[in-house]
Amino acid sequence: MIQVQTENVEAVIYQQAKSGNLESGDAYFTHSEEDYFIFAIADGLGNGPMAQQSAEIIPNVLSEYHHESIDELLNRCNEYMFQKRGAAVAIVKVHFKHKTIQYSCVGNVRLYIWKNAGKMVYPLPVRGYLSGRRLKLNTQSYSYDSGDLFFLHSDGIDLRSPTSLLKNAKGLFDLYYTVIHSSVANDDATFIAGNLLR
Ligand SMILES: [Mn+2]
Repeated sequence: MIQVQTENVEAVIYQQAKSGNLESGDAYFTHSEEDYFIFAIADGLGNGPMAQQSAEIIPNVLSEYHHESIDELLNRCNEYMFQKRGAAVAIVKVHFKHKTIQYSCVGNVRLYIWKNAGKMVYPLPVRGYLSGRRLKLNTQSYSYDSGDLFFLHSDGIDLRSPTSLLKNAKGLFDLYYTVIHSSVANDDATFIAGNLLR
């Protein structure tokens, strides 16, 4: 378990490589600033080193350019995919001042937001992957309240019932262990689960 703790957000991260592989073809990124928190998961096509080569572009680009908009970041990552296999990617940016969550994805990395008020927000996936070809982006924005939960995962995590999972979670550690005991497929698997504290 990797943990992130700031005054605005707490998060736990899980990553596992497909059995038999030393390194995961998934990559993730988190970064916290005073006014925003940005996180992302990339799932490189294929597996092993080829997949990793595409996926690791995302944390490399985000660590340098996290202040840019999500569209700018996705376009920047996409440029680096030229002559690589490509990757499914989702980037999420939480803006504390305006209490909004911005999200964009290309391919099968899913986001769930459990609103404390008792409602689930789950943006529909956008088909495709970053491949260096021109992107058609569909960045969404949601408002949030203190105590709302988020869950971002690659397709190596197979959630049977995201709503009951998030609704019934007794905190982040409980959520973390429930998922790794019930939902990890034999694939590269990554998730970032977090609580928006204020
Ligand atoms: Mn995958």
